[in-house]
Amino acid sequence: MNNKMYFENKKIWIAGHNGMVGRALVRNFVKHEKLEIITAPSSELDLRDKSKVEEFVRKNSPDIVIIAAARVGGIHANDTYPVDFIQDNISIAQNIMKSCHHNDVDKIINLGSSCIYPKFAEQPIEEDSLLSGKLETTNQWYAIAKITAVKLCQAYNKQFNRSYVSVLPSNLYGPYDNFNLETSHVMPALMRKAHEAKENSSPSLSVWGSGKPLREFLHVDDLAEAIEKILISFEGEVINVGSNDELSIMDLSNIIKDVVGFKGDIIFDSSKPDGTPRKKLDNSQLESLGWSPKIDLKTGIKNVYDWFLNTEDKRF
Ligand code: GFB
Repeated sequence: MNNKMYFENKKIWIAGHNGMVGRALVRNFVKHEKLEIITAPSSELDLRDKSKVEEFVRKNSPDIVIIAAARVGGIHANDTYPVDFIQDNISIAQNIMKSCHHNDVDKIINLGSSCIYPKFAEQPIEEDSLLSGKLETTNQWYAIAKITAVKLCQAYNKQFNRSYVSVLPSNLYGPYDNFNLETSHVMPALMRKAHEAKENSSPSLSVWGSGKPLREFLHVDDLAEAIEKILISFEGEVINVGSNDELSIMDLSNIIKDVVGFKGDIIFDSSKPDGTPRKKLDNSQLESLGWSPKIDLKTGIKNVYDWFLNTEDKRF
């Protein structure tokens, strides 16, 4: 079945449509004229409120639901707000899945992350590595919540023959990312730091940790396209989505320095944690579906910095 036919006369609810991933999903799915996209801002629908979620799903009866809503953050935020990260993410997943099952929604895409795999998982990480070892301590709370969501999908598939699929992307970046220096991920944090250091003619830029950890970065527009492919072609329950674009935080810092045009020095702040040394995904399941990413890292970083310079809509 081709993409167009699959989405004809269907309704898709993108939960978390205002976030970085949610906006990329809307940008991707609006091309399907006969697909109705349902959204609800968090000001109108608190996904942690079970009865409100149940009422929303009953009233809108979507055919497909993408859970792109979550409490997310970088290494420091995860380590600082454990209750919020575990509690909010479990209730969001549980409320949406329970309401979808009650209202006979057969297809869910549940978004996880590469950081829910064991800290020292064999690299590249295959999907069946899940729960095979200890978690990275700084984000164990988020990881446990997201692992629970993955297992909940599998439980609904086993007990009620649902088609609830968990998608585990590598580190993501793109427009509408969070640029708050305390709660953000490394990519937006370093972009903002380099930009402000350039604007203020600062002599240096502080990078957390040793700069040695490796990360694999995927642009959110590539993720959105991969999710469309997964909806149509993937028969399994858990699938990685990576870019194979892996580099050290040190190398990333230098690319961002170049893109922004900051000429000062990079100072590594060893008082901050490195987190997981590496979390390179095995993307062979996705590659076997015939999908590969289109946005190379340097182009993607330039794309985001152009957006950063020209938008009023930055989340600081
Ligand atoms: O992106 P990040 O916060 O999250 O950090 P993780 C990645 C690496 O970049 C770490 C370093 O080694 C950080 O120490 N880093 C350097 C910085 N400078 C900075 C900075 O200014 N800000 C930040 N944030 N990092 C997250 C998980 O782990 O991965 C989340 O905690 C989520 O739950 C996400 O799953 C995908 O990649 O280490």
